Amino acid sequence: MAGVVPVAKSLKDIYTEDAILSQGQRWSHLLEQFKKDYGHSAQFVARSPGRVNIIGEHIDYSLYSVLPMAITADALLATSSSPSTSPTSFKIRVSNVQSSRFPSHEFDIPYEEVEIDSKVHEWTNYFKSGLKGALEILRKRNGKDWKPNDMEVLMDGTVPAGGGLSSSAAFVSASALAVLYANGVTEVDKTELTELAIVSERAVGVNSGGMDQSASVLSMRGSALFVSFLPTLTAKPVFFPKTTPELSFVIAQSFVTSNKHVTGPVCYNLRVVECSLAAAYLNAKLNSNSPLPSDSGPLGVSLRGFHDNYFSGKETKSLEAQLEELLAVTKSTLPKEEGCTREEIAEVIGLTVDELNERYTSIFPVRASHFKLRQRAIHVFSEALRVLQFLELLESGKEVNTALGDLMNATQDSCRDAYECSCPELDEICRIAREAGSYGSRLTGAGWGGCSVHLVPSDKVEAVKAAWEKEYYSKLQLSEEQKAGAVVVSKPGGGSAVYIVE
Ligand code: NG1
Ligand code: MG
Repeated sequence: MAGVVPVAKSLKDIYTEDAILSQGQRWSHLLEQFKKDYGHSAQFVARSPGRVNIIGEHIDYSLYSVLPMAITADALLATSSSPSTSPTSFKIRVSNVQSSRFPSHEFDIPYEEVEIDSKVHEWTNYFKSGLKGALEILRKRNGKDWKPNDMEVLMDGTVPAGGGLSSSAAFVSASALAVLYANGVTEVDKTELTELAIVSERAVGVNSGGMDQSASVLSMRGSALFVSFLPTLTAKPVFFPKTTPELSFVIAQSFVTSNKHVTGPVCYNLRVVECSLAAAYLNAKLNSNSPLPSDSGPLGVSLRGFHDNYFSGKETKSLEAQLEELLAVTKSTLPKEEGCTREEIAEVIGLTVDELNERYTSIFPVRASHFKLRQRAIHVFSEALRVLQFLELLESGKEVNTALGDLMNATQDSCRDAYECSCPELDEICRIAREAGSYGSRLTGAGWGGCSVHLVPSDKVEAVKAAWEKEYYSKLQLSEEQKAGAVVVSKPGGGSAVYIVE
């Protein structure tokens, strides 16, 4: 279903009806500000949205399918470009409508190399990572003597940073799209853009999977997206049943900030390492004659790779039945609840501790003495199973709201207990929502704070909101802006697009 990134003729091609008025004002302001800042009009706007993940948490980097949807909040990059006049470098000017929070920068970039210092947390790093990835593609196409254009960019992002709605993927994929477009690629292949954005985002220092970028680029208005990573990246639209009362997706902030640059090394990247080590461990124990195949997981191996290796040559059975079996063998093969040390794992997988560190923990540093392989693998296999069950329910065409909600609730339990990526505030928000009528409530995105997502019958939305206000938000010291953004009811939105400024 992929094709090329659409060129929107009006905002109606981009947003759902209820969002057009407020977005129209925002776009006008962006284009006017561009003129003020740079003295001429923008040529085009590149747009990529944030996403909310409905189900399939922390399994994309183990290469299992996930089910996110795009939201209205997005990254807009108003852009103009012109041929560079310097023989050795090109110029990029990047500014942000929120200039006091995100100061403007001007970069003179040598033709050979875009440098990104991932240790310094700088907002323009996300632009640079999209730039770097796009330039690699452009160089491959145009030859190494080709020279990029100068660019002027004004960004307006409405996806809250660190909120679990994937502001980073929206920004990186919109940046890559802007760079491609500014350099003459008017037909941008969606799959190519997604893959580029996945790899580019890793340059900013997080070992991420591919869910966010897929949802941001490939989503289609009105449907969620079932994204698979193997054998290649594919996505298909998935529709929710039309029920009375209608179903609403309610997104609620916890206001616990999950800062990737803090949680990254201790939490997110550690989970990626734990899943990769679990794959290596299970493979060594259960497939001793067949080495773990390398694949597109962030560390080059994945639980899905182990999975396929384990069933290769065995009697065929459904993917659901395979996952059930893997859950059972994980429980008998990895009995240690308290986790394994590097020494224990190294011995099983046939490496020295130094080799293990070099292979698994050198690209993205992690701090841990014990790796909870058993719990992480159980989460991944059970969550992969829940995604398939969720999809099956949706495709049954029946009214299945409670069953969908039960699966989302089971995800939250698994994230809290087995994956340890929730936090007391997120658990509390989910409890309050369920008691007020939500079918299913869970954290969304990486967790450890950020956002939650709730499947709520539309006649219960007000009750859920009131319960949060009374039991949660009123106890925090929130600014007016935070109060306004705390809860959002979102419809599935469209993915990346380019809009040509007349
Ligand atoms: P967030 O934290 O929402 O950006 C992260 C990863 C995803 C996925 C989820 C957990 C990045 C850029 N994205 O999402 O790929 O693994 O956590 O399901 O790190
Ligand atoms: Mg992110």
